[in-house]
Amino acid sequence: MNFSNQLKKRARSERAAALITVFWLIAVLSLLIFTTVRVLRNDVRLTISQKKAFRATQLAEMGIAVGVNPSTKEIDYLLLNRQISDDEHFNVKIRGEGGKFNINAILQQAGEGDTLLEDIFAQWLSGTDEAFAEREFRDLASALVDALRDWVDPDDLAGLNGAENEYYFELGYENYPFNRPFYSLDEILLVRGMDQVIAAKRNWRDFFTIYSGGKLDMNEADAEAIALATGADIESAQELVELRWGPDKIDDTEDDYKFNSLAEVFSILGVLEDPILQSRLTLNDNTKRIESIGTVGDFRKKIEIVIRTQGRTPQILSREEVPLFD
Ligand SMILES: [Ca+2]
Ligand SMILES: [Ca+2]
Repeated sequence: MNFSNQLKKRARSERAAALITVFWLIAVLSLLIFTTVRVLRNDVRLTISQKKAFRATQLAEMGIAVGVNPSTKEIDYLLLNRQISDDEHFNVKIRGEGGKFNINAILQQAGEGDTLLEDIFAQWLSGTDEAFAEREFRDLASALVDALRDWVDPDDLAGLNGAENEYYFELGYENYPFNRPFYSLDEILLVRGMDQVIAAKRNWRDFFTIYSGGKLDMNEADAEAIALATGADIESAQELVELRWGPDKIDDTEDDYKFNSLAEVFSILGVLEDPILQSRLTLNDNTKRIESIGTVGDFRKKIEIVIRTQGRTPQILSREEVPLFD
């Protein structure tokens, strides 16, 4: 009797153990299936986003192809903003690169006694909270320009308040300055004191280029740059920009106006003509920046190129894919 009870008890506990094992196996299998499905779903998602990103780049390239065509103009809205399908389109913007100050040209070609760069820096620095006198801003600005000149000139002779290898070497930079023109705006950050300009003017990059013909294009520059280049007040500079927009007051439309003479520009700005001002300005720089954004659903890619057109053949000066943040 005792023996048979013991046998029954043992059989029961074995069945229970088997049941637990089965449950455990089911749990493990479920987890495995769940994980596999998750991984597959992520794979599919990744593939879809890679496809969309690739397509967005293709669309941006299509926009660039339209933009570089010499017969395409800034005012060709329908050509430059095209819907390809329900959720695919590209948008292209053509801007004159001459609307920015060419830092290399100013440093290398500015006429004797032209203080354009000092004026720009002094004005930006005086907008900071630092409690300096006007004189000190000018000294600071002039030392900055000396350091920039030394950076691009081929020799190792430091200017009055400049900085050549001797200065940078002590800081541990053996190969500074580069003693050649800037190849990118980023290189400007390496020059002594430029951190002060950057702190004073966060969007300083919007004002400079290394690609334009060299002079500021009065048919492309914005009001702030026009005021800096000519000494005009910002209201007159804004008036000049709005005249360019034409009667509809919208930029890049059929009725836009282009200035044909600097005399006209000076008279609107209320500035006296003088040889130094004239040497800073132009009315027809042929360098263009083309920005193209390709969009697929919520995916966007931006490509920016800079071209200079001589005759019928555009020459590409720079090309970059610019990250987009929303
Ligand atoms: Ca030098
Ligand atoms: Ca217009």
